[in-house]
Amino acid sequence: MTGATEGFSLAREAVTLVTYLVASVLFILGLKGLTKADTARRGMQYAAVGMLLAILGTLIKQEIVGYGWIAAGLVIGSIIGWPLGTQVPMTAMPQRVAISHMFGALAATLVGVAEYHSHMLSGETIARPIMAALGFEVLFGALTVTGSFVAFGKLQELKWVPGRPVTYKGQNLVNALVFASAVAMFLYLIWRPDAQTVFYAMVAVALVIGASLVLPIGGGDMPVVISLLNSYAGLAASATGFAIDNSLLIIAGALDGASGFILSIIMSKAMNRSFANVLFGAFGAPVAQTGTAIQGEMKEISVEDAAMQLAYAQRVIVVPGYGLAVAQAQQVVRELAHEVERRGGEVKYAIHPVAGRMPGHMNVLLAEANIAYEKLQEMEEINPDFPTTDVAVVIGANDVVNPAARKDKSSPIYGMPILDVDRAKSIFVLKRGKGKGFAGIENELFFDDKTRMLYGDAKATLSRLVSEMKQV
Ligand code: TAP
Repeated sequence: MTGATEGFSLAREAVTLVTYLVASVLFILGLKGLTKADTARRGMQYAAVGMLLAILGTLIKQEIVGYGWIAAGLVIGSIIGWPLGTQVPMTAMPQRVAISHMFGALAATLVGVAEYHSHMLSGETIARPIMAALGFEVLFGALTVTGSFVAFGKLQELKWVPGRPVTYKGQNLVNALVFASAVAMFLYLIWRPDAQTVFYAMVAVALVIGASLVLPIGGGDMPVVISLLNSYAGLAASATGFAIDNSLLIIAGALDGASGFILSIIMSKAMNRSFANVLFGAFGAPVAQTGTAIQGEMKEISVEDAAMQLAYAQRVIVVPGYGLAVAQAQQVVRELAHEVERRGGEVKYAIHPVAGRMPGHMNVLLAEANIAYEKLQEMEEINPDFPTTDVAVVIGANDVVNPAARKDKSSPIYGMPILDVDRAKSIFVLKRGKGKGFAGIENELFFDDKTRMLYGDAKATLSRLVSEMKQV
């Protein structure tokens, strides 16, 4: 190498290092921004700029052998990514996230396999620490690929992936044995890195583990699983960083791994479940008719009467749930609140941590309608307010307001913290009919003497309520 070429390549290396450093800082700032609603958008922007820098820094790296494949990947990725980003509705976001993790993990796995294969082709021996990183990468990467795919299939209700938990006797033991065999192969590879058959067998077994880990888990627990798989994909990426000596991958993967793990723990807590119970409890299995049969009937109210009562209410709490997202009624909710407030009433929004189908689902929906963030109150904060609330308006929520979670030990949702809507002075429930919620169980709140049902699509009912209130 001549002096000039050497200087040039050193300069390129330095530029890459600096962009990696800045990108790492931006990723950390991005995560910090995401912890609060009012800084979340900025956080996303930091992270996006960080990612752009990371890509640019990598593109000028010396190891890049040709830009043709990269350009092809960019085109194919954009063709797949554009509709994923623009067309997928909010209600399908959990499965969209699952499929993105699948792609991320697939990339990590393929890098690992390619790295191993190229070492084997060149006849180079792989140092043991590198083999450990490579093995970890493909093990976690491959299990995340199939695990995420099964999670996607369950949530998307693909015909050949059952949404209910798939269980059989001794399943946890079989899964543990299969996992132990993968760990044994991993350890063997560290001792004998050139054992190619063992390497590829480990990849195959990891693919089986991913599917068998997720199959026994019910749809309701899928968000916890998805964020756990996110964490695995992050760990695989971090291991890739060690294997191919890329500091940015190590940092970004570790951030991803840690944040996914923390989110999984937070979500398990919100459902009052232990982590082990989510992973091995086969929650969401069809239960034999549980719970005490509910006596009484659901009483309807006319839109006119409901509008009248709301017009004179001083304290109103809106309780949004999955049905609000289905009906896309967030704008009309704001109009309804405006009508109450115009008459001197106060409106707050009760946010249950697992209302809807993804973490933060209700916050995102209401933010879309420009509802002030201070009016959104978390479950623990708002629950003491229900007894002094004139009207609680439940819009497409069901499981998150089901009192059975508090008192019926035989209920599949027993123990899940709920919004104390039944303690309000009166309750309106907006839903289309007698449909059950995600857990598939009856809700005694709807039979309560204080509850009145407003049947119909939430958006249509709310629009009629708003126009009635305008005339009161
Ligand atoms: P759900 O219990 O799923 O109830 C939604 C209700 O909305 C249904 O009873 C349905 O009744 C009604 N609905 C549907 N479309 C409607 C429309 N267009 N207009 C009016 N009502 C409509 O919802 P939730 O209370 O939000 O509870 C969430 C559940 O999902 C929990 O069990 C939770 O564990 C689970 N889950 C949560 C997540 C996360 S992280 N948020 C992810 C996956 C699962 P009708 O059919 O009678 O209209």
